[in-house]
Amino acid sequence: MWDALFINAEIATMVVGGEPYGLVRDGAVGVRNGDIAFVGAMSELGADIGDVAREIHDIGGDLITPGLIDCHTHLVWAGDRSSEFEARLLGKSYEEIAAAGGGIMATVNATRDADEAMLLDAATTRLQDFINEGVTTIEIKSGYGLDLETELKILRVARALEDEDRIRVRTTFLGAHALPPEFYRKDAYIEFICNEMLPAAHAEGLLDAVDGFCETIGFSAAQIEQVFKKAVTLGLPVKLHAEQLSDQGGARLAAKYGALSADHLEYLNPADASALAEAGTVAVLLPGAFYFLRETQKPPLEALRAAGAIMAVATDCNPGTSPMTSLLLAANMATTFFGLTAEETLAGVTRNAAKALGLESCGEISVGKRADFAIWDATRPAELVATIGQNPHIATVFGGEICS
Ligand code: DI6
Ligand code: FE
Repeated sequence: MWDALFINAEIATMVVGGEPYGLVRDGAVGVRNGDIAFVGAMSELGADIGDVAREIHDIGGDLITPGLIDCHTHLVWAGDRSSEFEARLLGKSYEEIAAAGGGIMATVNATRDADEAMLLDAATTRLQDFINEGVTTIEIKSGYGLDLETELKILRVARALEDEDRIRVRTTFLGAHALPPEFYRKDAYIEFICNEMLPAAHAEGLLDAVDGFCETIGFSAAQIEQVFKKAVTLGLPVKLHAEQLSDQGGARLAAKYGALSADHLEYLNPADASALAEAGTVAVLLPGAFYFLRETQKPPLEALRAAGAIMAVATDCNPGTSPMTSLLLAANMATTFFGLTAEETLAGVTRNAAKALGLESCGEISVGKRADFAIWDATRPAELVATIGQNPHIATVFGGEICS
């Protein structure tokens, strides 16, 4: 006996191998103990479905997909960066603004000044936008504290945003995001990260992964490698902001450490795509930052495809380079700006986004996975990425329970 059965649905299971999108037409999903216990065509069910499930929900021909997964956000911050947006409209570059003390440091200062309740409040409002679009798992990075107290504060807020009734949160330590003013030398700050901040955050149980910003305005590959080595000793998986504004060899470093993901990749050397593919490191594409910075250099999609790299798509939700809270918009942009197919894009916000977080339990609709799925006012999966600013979300099921 299943706890619930969702019937008469078009199901984009996102399972690889069969139809595009793993589509099951005129299908049903059965749920037991919060897990998927059945997925298949209605015709596979006996005549009397009342006997197999306690509750029956008729989806009326609408579309079911796995709950969406945003595998790259910086959701917790304070302050406002619209003056930088204005400055960039007048011709200043992102790097120039950062060098003048704006950029990431502007948000760091505001976030240090904010108390936990304020941060939680602001992040909760942003998170609601994601939940309203069927997101059931979200990654949240620290990196706007750059001192122990504030990094821990951000991570605690991120953990507090998890809600066992509706959203799973994965937290990532991004201490190596920018050089804080208390440190003159980047190497000294990297030492502080490795010896103090990272172990302390890990000891509090606040971390699922470790990230870095490998960039001229961030840290070199050699400096990031120190952080990765420490992460390895703590048993934490790594990921990396790589090749966003220039080629620093970050993707190669990520691959060398078997990183969960290498993110951005606009300036990835096409020859390095195979290293990502071989390491199983997910290439996370972030078209919101590309758009907002008015970048013209695109990730080498053909090389990533040819190498067989796994690709995901995320918002990079942050106040400086991608102030967006819509994963559906990021998905649309991944198709129009970067040339992903609709199917690659949907895989990128479900199955492959789960991989980028090291999650085995979600991202597709198959027996044994958590029963996290979204129900849409749509009949074809491509409808989710083919519109801009429309939200066809009807309801979300999280751990088998209808939660919105
Ligand atoms: N890359 C980004 O796009 C963000 N961080 C990063 O490492 C930008 C963060 C910011 O400008 O606040
Ligand atoms: Fe980012």
